[in-house]
Amino acid sequence: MRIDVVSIFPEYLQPLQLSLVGKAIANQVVDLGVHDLRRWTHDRHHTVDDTPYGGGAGMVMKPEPWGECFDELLDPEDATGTVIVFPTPSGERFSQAIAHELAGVERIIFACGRYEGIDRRVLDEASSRVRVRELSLGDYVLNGGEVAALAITEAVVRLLPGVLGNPASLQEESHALSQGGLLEYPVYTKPAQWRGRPVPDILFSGHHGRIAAWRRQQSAELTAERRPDLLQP
Ligand code: 6GU
Repeated sequence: MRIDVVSIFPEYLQPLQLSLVGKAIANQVVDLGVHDLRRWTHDRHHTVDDTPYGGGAGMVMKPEPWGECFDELLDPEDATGTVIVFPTPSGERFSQAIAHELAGVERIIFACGRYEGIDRRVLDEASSRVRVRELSLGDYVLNGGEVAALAITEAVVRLLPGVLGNPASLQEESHALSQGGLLEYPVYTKPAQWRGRPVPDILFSGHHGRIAAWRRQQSAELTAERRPDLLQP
């Protein structure tokens, strides 16, 4: 999979060189390009923003640098497998289901906005050329899309074949579709007693059926308590 990230803070994406995503890059499962949006400016101050038409607080990202950036990054012959992701708090909520969808595409380009957002025409024009998704991490406000690009990249790359040491762990974790979209049950390891706290007896029973039932029950209770929205039909 090819992943490009465009940002005015390319250093923000350094963590992608670490850990699991870093290994996926080293193993050529992922081909990563990080680009400074200012490369596509032509004025002395490398201006990427301007005041909003209609007034209001803050600055808006100018369309021209983004337009030239996509002209260069997009291959007009072969854009069918490309999705441009615009991280924004007004986007559709990112989810495990969307992570699975994105894991199936050839190429993702993250267009990280800052300030009050990107001129709407950039998204409209991009939509006429490739698939576009506006995605949000949740209901809170960050200063820009970089943290979302990091989070979404990690969620997607770990789904790619050959990236996880133990693919079975994909099946067991919170929000895995095979868990029925429930939260993961609590887990324990040695020692059996720690600071006066025992591990639940059931886990020593050796009875796989009863252990599975206990875990399902724990998942259901935890989900009802913390995320009742996940239980709605
Ligand atoms: Cl994707 N971007 C920004 N700026 N803030 C956010 C977000 C994204 N998701 C939640 N808050």
